[in-house]
Amino acid sequence: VIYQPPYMNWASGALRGAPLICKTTHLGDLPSVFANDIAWRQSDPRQPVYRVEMFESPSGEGYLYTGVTHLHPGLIGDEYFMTRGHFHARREQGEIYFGLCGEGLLLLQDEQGKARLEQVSTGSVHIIPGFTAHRLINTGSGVLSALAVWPSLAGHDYAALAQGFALRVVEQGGQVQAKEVQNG
Ligand code: PAN
Ligand code: ZN
Repeated sequence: VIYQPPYMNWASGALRGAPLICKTTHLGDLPSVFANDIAWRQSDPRQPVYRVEMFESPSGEGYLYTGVTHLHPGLIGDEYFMTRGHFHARREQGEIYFGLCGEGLLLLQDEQGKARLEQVSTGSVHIIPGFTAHRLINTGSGVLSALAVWPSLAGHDYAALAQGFALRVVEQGGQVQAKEVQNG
């Protein structure tokens, strides 16, 4: 007997063949995430920024979650659309991201506040070590989709980065520009 596993369309990140959990995050869900608060307030709070689809999975020691993030293109002021970003609640737990389609950046930041960027594109593999916060940024004109696999017990800690990351990625004269945040 051969069991038919669930599958993913590698070009689009669409998941099929097993129950999914889906969550859409809208602009209105992201207060104080973007630097330009006036531009954020003037934006449509119902506009979707990203959707996460993951396979339903048991959780607990040893179980892994598999999910795809679809991040829309867009700007708030001059800052590209991005995910909220987080440390794992269990800080030592890592994660792997795989670029599927679109163009963007993965912003990584350690507990000392040192940030770095990795280019995300089709086929890119991103090994996120433990103790490292992570955020996806869409610098392209289409949807940025990335597959993620992480330990179910990692959990999310959003509060630790409530003051923001040490780098902001903006569009300046049609170019992608990373800016260090002074008060970060
Ligand atoms: C991803 C993220 C997903 C959404 O599945 O949760 O990209 O980003 P935020 O959780 O920061 O809103 C992941 O890193 N899981 O651990
Ligand atoms: Zn994570």
